[in-house]
Amino acid sequence: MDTLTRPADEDRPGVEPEPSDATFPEAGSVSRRALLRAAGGGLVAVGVAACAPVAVSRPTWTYPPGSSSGPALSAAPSGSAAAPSPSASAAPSTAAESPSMSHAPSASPSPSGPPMDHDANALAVVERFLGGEGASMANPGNVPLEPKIVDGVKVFDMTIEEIQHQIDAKKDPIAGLGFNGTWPGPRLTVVEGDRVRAIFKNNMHETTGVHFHGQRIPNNMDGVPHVTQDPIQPGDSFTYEFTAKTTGSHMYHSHHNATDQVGRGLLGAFIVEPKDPAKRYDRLYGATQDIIWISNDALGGFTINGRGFPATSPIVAKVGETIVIRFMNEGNMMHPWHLHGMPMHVVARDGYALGSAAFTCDTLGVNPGERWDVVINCEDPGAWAFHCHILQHAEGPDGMFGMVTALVVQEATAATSKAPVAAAALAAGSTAFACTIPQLT
Ligand SMILES: [Cu+2]
Repeated sequence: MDTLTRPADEDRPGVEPEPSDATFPEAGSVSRRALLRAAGGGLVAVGVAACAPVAVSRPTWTYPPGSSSGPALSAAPSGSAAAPSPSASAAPSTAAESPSMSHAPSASPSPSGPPMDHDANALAVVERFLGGEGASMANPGNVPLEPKIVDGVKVFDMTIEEIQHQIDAKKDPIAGLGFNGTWPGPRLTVVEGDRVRAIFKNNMHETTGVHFHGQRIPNNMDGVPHVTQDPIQPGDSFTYEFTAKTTGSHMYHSHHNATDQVGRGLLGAFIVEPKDPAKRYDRLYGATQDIIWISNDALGGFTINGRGFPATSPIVAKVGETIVIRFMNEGNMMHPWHLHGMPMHVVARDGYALGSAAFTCDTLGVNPGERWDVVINCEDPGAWAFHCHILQHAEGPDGMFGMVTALVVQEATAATSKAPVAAAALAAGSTAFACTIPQLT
């Protein structure tokens, strides 16, 4: 069985072919070759298209369910980690569209239609990924926001907006919410000891409050309406001011009607770099990319940084490069992130360095609210699938979807400019997905 997980050993000098472990089936040989070409920087998307066996006449995994339900998010179920969608009780859904367990394996085709063409559908979505769909999407999230400096205070001017947000290029926009118009909101980075002033203007038609998740701050800055503050009324602003004490990977998100508001996109990354530069990941580990990876599993289905495969952004690195990924879970269920090919070195949890408790793994479960920082030494060239290993969150009858991307490790000499995956990431100044992507020349 073919697999996305492994470079073609016969194509790698000095590498003995090994038996396939086939942990990620169904992408088909054509897409596998395409990924490998992308990884090697050789051939281009034309080659992929030429291999496409059939036209796919129907869309894959459309969203939202139904046509007139809108966000319909007020009737949130409670107490069930297995009910990810706040709209689950209010909006109709179909087996292919719900972010719930609807992608459970089935022994037989849908009774309502003809048997599906697995390979054609799976290939079609991989081709979209290779073509750089993620980089083509408007309004990427996680874009770093530079603060204004006012009397030594780092000031972030934020808005809270109702937005139209696309999970991928073929889905209709959904009624999302955004900080400064994006889902996730801007990446806010400060340094330990900084005085921070974040001014949130509520442009929505509903009240809200913003919590800096993981920070040790004065109680009245904690952002919990009716507990530490009044709700921020539509049209009003609230200023959160505190000294950044807790270093590492943190988040900011709505703490009001949160199943709905966070589920619709009111989430973002708040990074506090250690005051000592020697403790930052670039110095500590030699990391050249510092990647935010916020997952969610509500209104938009299973998403990474507000997009679902094939509109997720690939991570592109060179052989020998070291990267950091900061996993953040803003959803309602645990997601075990699995990287093919190389291990992850887990160095921090919830912003706190693990020190001697650091460990190595290839599958890392990230619970709701948690942040885990991992270091990856990109040693083996290839296009390595990187996905949630709850398979219902990653692959179904129409191929891969949702919580899937790839770590593309290119030979140092690869002509990356012709590789569609690399092009996708580079064009991704949109990228959003990565805070910094070095120029691959
Ligand atoms: Cu998952």
